[in-house]
Amino acid sequence: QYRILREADLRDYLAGVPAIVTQLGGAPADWSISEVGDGNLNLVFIVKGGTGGIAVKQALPYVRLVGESWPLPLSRAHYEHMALVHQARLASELVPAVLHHDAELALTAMELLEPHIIMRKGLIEATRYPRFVDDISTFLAQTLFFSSDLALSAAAKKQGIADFAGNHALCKITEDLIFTDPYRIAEQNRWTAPYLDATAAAFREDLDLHVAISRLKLKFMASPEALLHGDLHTGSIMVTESETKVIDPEFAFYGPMGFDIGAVIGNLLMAYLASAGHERTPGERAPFEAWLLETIEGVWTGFSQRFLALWRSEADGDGYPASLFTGEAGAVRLEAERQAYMARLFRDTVGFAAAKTIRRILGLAHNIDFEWIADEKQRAICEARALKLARGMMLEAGSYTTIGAVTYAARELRHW
Ligand code: SR1
Ligand code: MG
Repeated sequence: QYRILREADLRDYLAGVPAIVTQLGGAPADWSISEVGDGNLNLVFIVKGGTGGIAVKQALPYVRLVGESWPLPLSRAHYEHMALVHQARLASELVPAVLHHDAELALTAMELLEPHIIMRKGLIEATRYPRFVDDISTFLAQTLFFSSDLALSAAAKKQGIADFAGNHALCKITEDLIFTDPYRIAEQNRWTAPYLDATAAAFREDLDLHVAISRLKLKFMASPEALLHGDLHTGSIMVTESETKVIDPEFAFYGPMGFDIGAVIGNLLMAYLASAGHERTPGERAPFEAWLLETIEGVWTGFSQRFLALWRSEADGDGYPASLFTGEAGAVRLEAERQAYMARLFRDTVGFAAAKTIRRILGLAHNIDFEWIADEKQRAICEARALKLARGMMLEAGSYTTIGAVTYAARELRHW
């Protein structure tokens, strides 16, 4: 039966799970257990035994950030577990290994990622991650392609959609907090006042923007292209300089691919524009910032190359039947179609990256990239640059035809 676990209950519980006892080693009484969760929704425990460690995540029946007044279904742990299993099949090196799952307790025990840190924190420290581009573009290409109609039969794809359809409460959080609230008066919105008061008001009056965000919202709700991670920001990625692990897919559902890719790119753009606020001497972070822009370009380029390669060699789905594209002429038309698909996906990515940026500055849930800039005026300057970039990207997504155009616009705003 579900109960919220405290350290002592967790010890007793884990002591009854043979796989965990083996993983941890030593006597349960000697295990060290601490709750370390700093996310918005769940409890996270680190448990260390005589020979090994684990991370245990338990869903709370409410939003941790807000409290019991905002109930949230425990079933998200089930969807997260299913997504982790799916991702492990397609990109096993890039996700934590699951050691144990208990659906009733809404609890999952995973390998302890050590010495990995949350990527957002590393980026604030101006740390560069040489593996990141290859790893995240592999993760995106593998998980998105192989859950799409390009790789699956229509029946298998529809079964996948059905398997995740119950995760609608988590989708609703996204629908409200990303696609609606930042553009209207909502009790939980906040921003760096008073500096951004006028900008926040302008976003609430901007009908062009309201049309653009509503089109993106509809795409999010009504385009089940692939199984998404659903919350792929830099707080859902743990890194060392040689390893990347994607965590926390509790928002998983079948949605538009550009939402996941845009999440990565939007969060890297925020890291770039927040960087000035973490600078102690002018220019000290310039090499890091140059690396960030290259990384943003590499994520899209790496993803699109990998995705296209999969489409050319592994397409076995009902989406584009090979029997309709035979001969040389068929191959040429199909390749043109692939390029058009990628151009459309890039447009979606640009729009979703913009939406992800605006919500972190004007909505409920902010990120430490900006929040840790202690000088509020300096923070607001960085945030205003990001809002200007995001507004342009959302309204003119179609005019950003290359990722270089996005990084160029970001670079131009760095000193605005
Ligand atoms: C109330 S939950 C706020 C945010 O936290 C999660 O990480 C998601 O990004 C969600 O939108
Ligand atoms: Mg999360």
